[in-house]
Amino acid sequence: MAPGNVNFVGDIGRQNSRGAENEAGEFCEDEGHYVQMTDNNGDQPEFETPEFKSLGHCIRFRSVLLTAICIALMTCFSLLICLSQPGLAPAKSVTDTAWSNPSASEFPVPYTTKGGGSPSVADNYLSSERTAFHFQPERNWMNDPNGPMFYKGYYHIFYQYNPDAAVWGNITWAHSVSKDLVHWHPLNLALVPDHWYDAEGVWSGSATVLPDGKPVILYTGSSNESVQLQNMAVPEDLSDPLLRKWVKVPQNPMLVPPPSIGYTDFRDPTTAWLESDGLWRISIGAKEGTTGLALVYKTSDFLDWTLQNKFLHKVAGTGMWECVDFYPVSLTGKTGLDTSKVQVNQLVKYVLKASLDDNKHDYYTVGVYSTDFLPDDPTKDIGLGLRYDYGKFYASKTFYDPVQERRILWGWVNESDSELDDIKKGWASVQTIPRTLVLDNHTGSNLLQWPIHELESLRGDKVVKQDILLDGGAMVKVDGASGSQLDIEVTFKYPDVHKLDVLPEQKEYVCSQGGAAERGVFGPFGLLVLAANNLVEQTAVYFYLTLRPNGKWVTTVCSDQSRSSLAKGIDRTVYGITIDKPPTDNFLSLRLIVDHSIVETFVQQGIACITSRVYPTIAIERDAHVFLFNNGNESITMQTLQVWQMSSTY
Ligand code: DQQ
Repeated sequence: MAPGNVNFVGDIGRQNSRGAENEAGEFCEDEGHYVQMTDNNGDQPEFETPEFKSLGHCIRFRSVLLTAICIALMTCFSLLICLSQPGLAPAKSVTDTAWSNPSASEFPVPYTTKGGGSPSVADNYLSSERTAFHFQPERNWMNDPNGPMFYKGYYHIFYQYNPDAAVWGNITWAHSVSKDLVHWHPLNLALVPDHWYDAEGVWSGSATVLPDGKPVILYTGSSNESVQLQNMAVPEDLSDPLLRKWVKVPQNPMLVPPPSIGYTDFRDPTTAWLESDGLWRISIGAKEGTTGLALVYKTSDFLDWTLQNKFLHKVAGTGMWECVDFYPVSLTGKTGLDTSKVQVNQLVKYVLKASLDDNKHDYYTVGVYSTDFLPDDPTKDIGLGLRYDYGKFYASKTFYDPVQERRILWGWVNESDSELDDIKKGWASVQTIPRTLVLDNHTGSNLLQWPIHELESLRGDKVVKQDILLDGGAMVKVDGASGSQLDIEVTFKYPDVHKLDVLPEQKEYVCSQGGAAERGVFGPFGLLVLAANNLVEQTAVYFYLTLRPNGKWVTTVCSDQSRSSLAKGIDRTVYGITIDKPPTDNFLSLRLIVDHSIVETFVQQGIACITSRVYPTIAIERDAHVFLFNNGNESITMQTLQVWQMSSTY
């Protein structure tokens, strides 16, 4: 073990983190609930001062006090009513003040968290968790992205939305538009539960832009009897580029669950794709027993539908498939392919994606398609192989952007804190930065994901560092790179793993077993972001290299959120994935998009992605720092680091 390793990230982080939690924990135990103690501090002592010793004074004081309390309560009550009315509160009020320091009376529910226990720190950090350039509605609950499309100069995104609360329920389709996929403008709700066939919710679905330019929405309605039915909606006014009004067609429901499928196992129609027989196909997620599957229906007019005998695909043991996506990718080019055009070029592969209800992960597989889909590599089938993202990411959907001829992916990123925290914040969930998707032409077997280039328009001040040697145990603060809104690109020289005097680690490295605190030979090395000066809070994203018994060197990349927050009751999973580094790359690279409570990591030009939700309580804004670290024995060279400050879009 190198002597330098003593002063390291994991040790410092763990010790201090434990200390602070204990401190706060004792405080809570001794003094009762934090909020109550704050209230008592203000009022109680004044009754004991000499001026208020006489009964008359006491009664007068008490009535004055009671009146004051009444007025304060009424003001709070009216404020709450205002905030619950969509459109009445100014855009920033939820973020800035209203939910940042709620009083006990507003939240009478005893504080319990997913992890149990009391909060270890005050809640006022919650207001800083709202993102600045990720897509999220002004308030309330959001889940799956629905029906993304481009129409007459505008990008449209719809999404699953609860207009009434920051928890799932009463699901509608909310709607926003953008000229650049970065700055978004909210519109009125597009679809609400107002018919028997969607009375319990307007659930997920997709848009198809027909060759004549008309868009069509297909979505799942959860009926008044909780049966999942497929429905259609069309724009009321095609001349409106914002497509503000949608009309549900009188033929609804168009599809009911077929005989072998349960009433609640039939949902989320895909974008339709056009085939050479002139017919359109859609796929719908389902299950039979524990076998997850994708049904296929065909139609010429979107009104009469026929169920194909053959499934698109099925995989035993994977459970219910939600939000299926299916699209072609080019084997040669960098451009995306349009599902509303027949694929005449043979140089295409197909991608099938299913969101597995059982484990809440999005799996994709690359293969060929004729009447059904066949994965190229059965060991990389749905549920077994590749995921879009190895962190928090679900119910994603792609669309074809005809303007820039690219396929773009959106994914839903839920919170990792408690439901009560979400209620206090007044909102829950964000969408990822839209990502371009192309087939990796080198392997032909995986996708490459990258943030849309438009995101770079938000880049501001930049810090560049080059050629920094990180000895074992090194921890280097990156001056001038502090902040909660960052875009970071870094490359490390791939170390000389064949050095004769080095005994390589022959093991499977599992990110969650040691996290960034593990001490190895080649790694862990990487970046800390949203890190406090004394490292009591830090989110580590790093590499770790090990040798397999078969002589193959393996690159593991991890996103360690276990020390990201002093708060209790949040998920501390260490995410990770082993990548196949292209043999020609003599470097390892990361791109991190940091936005208050989300860190999106793109590894090696997009071979793999890891998204984490983190909730720093003190490593916020100018107190959130970036460090380079190396916790391995062997030195590592950081080649180039670029850190941009990112501006807000709201
Ligand atoms: N969310 C929707 C469903 C879908 C699920 C309901 C996936 O249609 O299957 O909000 O998150």
